[in-house]
Amino acid sequence: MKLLVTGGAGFIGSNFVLYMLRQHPSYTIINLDALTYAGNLENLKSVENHPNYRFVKANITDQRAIQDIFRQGIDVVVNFAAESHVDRSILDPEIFVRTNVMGTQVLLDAAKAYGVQKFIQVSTDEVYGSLEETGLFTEETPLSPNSPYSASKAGGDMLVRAYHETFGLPVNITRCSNNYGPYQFPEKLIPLIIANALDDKSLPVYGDGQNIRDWLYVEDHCSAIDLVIHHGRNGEVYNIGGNNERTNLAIIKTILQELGKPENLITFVPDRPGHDRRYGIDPSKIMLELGWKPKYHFESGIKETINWYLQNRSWWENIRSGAYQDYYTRQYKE
Ligand code: NAD
Ligand code: TDX
Repeated sequence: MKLLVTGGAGFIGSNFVLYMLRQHPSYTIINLDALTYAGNLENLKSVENHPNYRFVKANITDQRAIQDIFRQGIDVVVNFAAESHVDRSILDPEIFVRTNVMGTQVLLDAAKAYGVQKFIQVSTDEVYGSLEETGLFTEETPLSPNSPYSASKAGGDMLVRAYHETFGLPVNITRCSNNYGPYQFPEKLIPLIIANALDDKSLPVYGDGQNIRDWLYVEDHCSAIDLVIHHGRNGEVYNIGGNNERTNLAIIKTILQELGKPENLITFVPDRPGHDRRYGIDPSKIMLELGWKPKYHFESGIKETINWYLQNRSWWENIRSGAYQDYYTRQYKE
C-alpha cells in the first residue's frame, strides 16, 4: 500500500509516519510537507533512510506539484497539512483559508483525477464550536466554528464531504480532540507550559483558566486513523477522543507538580477572543464500529510527555531561539 501523508513533518503527522512504519513496515510512505514554521524534519531523523519512506517538499496549494505526486500512483491520502494554531489564525487568518480550504481542494481534485482507495481528512472537534457545561460532540452535532482556524477546517471538511456526495470519492473525516505528546510545537498549551516552567518563565493563562479541553495522547490518535484507513465506511465522519476533560488550570498545575516548579509562575493574561469554553468528544461511534480504544491514561501520557521534553531539550530550545521568538513577543506582548 502506498500512503501519501501530507503535513508529515508536523506534530501529529510525524508521530503518524513513525507509527505507520512501525505497524506496517511493508507500506510505502510519502511524506509531503511544505516545511512551514511548524514542519521539522528532525522529528523523522530515525526513519530518514528507511527503504519505504520518502520525503517530498511541496505545498498542498501547488496544483502542479500535487498532480505530479498523484500521477505516480497513491492508494491512500491522509491529509494532516494545515495551519493549526488558533492564536495565529486570530493574528493572520488569510493563510488559514489558503492552506486549510484551498489546499484541501487541490488534494481532492488530484485524488479525483488519479483515483485513490481512501482520502482521510484529519479534522478537529473545534469545528463543532463550544459546549456548555453538559453534553458531548457527536458526529451529528452541527458545525459551528468560532475561530478563523476552526472555520477554515470546517470549510475543508465541507469540501471533502462534497467530493464524496458529488463525485463518489471514498473519503472519511476524522475529528479528534486536543492531542499532546512528543514533537508538539511549543506554541501549544502543554509544551509551552513545560518549556516556560523549565526556564522559570511566567505561564500565560487565558481568561480564568477554567476552559476545558479533552486531551488525547497522540499515539492513540494515530491508531484511530490507522483503523479508519482500513475499516472506515466511506463518507462517514468519526469523532476521536478519550473522555479526558480537564481545565487548563488543572493541566498547568499537574505539569508544575511533575516538574517541582512553583504555582506563582502562573500569570493570568487577557482572554483569547472567541475563546471556546469547553470541548468534549463522544467517541462511541469509532469504538463500537471500528473497535478503537485509547491505550494511554492521561496520568502516564503526561509523564511520558514531560520526560520527552526533558530529554529533548535541544529540540525545543532550537525552535524557541529561532523565528518563533518574534511570534511569542507579538502574542504575549513581552
Ligand atoms: P502542526 O502545525 O504541528 O503541523 C502541520 C504540518 O503541516 C507542518 O509540518 C507544516 O509544515 C505542514 N503544512 C502547513 N501548511 C502546509 C501546506 N500549505 N502544504 C504542505 N504542508 C503544510 O499541526 P498538528 O498539530 O500536527 O495538526 C495536524 C493536523 O491535525 C491538522 O490538520 C490539525 O487541524 C489536526 N488536528 C490537530 C489537533 C491537535 O491537538 N494538535 C487535534 C485535532 C486535529
Ligand atoms: O498560552 C496559552 N495560554 C492558554 O491559556 C495557550 C497557547 C493556550 N491557552 C489555552 C487556550 C485553550 O483553552 O489553553 C487551551 C489549549 O490551547 P491550544 O494549545 O492553543 O489548543 P486549542 O486552541 O484547544 O486547539 C488545539 O486543539 C484542537 C490545536 O491547536 C488545534 O490544532 C486542534 O484542532
